[in-house]
Amino acid sequence: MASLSCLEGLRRLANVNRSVESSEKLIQEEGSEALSDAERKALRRDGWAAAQLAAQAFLREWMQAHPGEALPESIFVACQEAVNRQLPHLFSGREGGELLSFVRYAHKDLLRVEDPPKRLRSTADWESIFPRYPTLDDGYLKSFEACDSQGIRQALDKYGFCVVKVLSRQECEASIVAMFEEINLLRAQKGIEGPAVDVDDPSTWFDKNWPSSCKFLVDDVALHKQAFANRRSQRIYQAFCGIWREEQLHVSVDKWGVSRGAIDRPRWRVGLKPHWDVNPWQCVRDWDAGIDPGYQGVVALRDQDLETGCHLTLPGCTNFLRQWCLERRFEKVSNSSKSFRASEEDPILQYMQPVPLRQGEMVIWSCAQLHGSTHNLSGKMRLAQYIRMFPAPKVGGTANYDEKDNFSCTRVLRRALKKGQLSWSDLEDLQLDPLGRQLLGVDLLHED
Ligand SMILES: O=C(O)CCC(=O)C(=O)O
Ligand SMILES: [Fe+2]
Repeated sequence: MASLSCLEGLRRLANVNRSVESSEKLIQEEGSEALSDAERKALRRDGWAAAQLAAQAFLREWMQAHPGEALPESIFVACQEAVNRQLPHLFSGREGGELLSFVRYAHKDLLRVEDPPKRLRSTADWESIFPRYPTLDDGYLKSFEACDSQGIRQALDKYGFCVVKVLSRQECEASIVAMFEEINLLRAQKGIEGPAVDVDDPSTWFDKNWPSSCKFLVDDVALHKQAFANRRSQRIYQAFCGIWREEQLHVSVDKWGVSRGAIDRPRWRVGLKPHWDVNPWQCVRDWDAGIDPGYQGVVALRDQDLETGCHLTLPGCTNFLRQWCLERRFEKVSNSSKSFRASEEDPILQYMQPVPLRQGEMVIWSCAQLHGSTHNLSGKMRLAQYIRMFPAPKVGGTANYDEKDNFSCTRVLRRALKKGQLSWSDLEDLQLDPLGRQLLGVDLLHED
């Protein structure tokens, strides 16, 4: 519901006052011998409902006068006092703390059904909230060397994301060969007949020729040796060490990213609508608990641009997210850590920026970024690998990213070993050095 019109607000307040008055009168009679237990209980329940409406009317009025502001503690206290004055019998004998938590509950309940008023902003205001990440003359974005920790951190602080040079051309080409080796091996295991899927031959890209029926074409995480080699990339590690200011990191074991050139097949357009992988309210809860919500990353195995489809983000979103929450009602998902898709009417969508990447570059973004991807409108594939790193549990403080993250190395490897998708000898074949063992949490797997 949009914010209430003045008239509607007044009408509501009048109704509230009437119901508060009648509830208070009835509660005074609660002691009366004439009432049955059930009647007394119903009376109390109505009294609390009236108190809730009275508290919400008070809070709504304050919020309308202060759009986009967090409710200060003094307003909760003032609200509690006002309701207490209106319904002294309901509250008699109760602790102040109890009434204060009642008022907080009423506030939360209000935000479940009503959008709080939004602050009015000009285009110039929005543009300074969402500053454009620097673009170069060739249309690609400014990218950092993996060792430039300061540059990477400053870009993350300002824009919520950054582009880093991570893989060589050879590593990317070897990754593409590996990706299609793995895809074709899965086809063979599933008994799929037809030509091998060829990255450059659109006649082999038809739906039934893939080992997965999902629109993103791969069901499972990438388990090819080259996928693991990329997860141990020195440059990716260096970039994340700088971001976290920590060397004891774990890596995600996530998927390849494939999207087909959809120039002749609109059905193959699989760009993702703007969303947060972890909903905004959970990010704010993490910050309040002193926890960094973490980062996600995509490595481009070939050039990606608006033709092939590329990443899309809202520069500066991370810095705005707390304020965004103050100006939005609580959605159902806000009590979980699930993903959340932005409403198509949200004015912030207009400020999103595409992130074209050169082969071997990686975009790293904070989980607090609103992001998505653009459709592949070309005749070529968009090819990527999803990789992120986060502190290992022994240094993660109160945040256990191995548990929080569905694609953490220890969670995924345990599952893959159990399901027989991977064996201990496959892990040995990777010939991991001490850093590789640490990144993949291999010694923790042995503890099971
Ligand atoms: O591929 C991309 O650029 C974004 C992917 C993404 O947002 C996701 O998988 O949740
Ligand atoms: Fe996402």
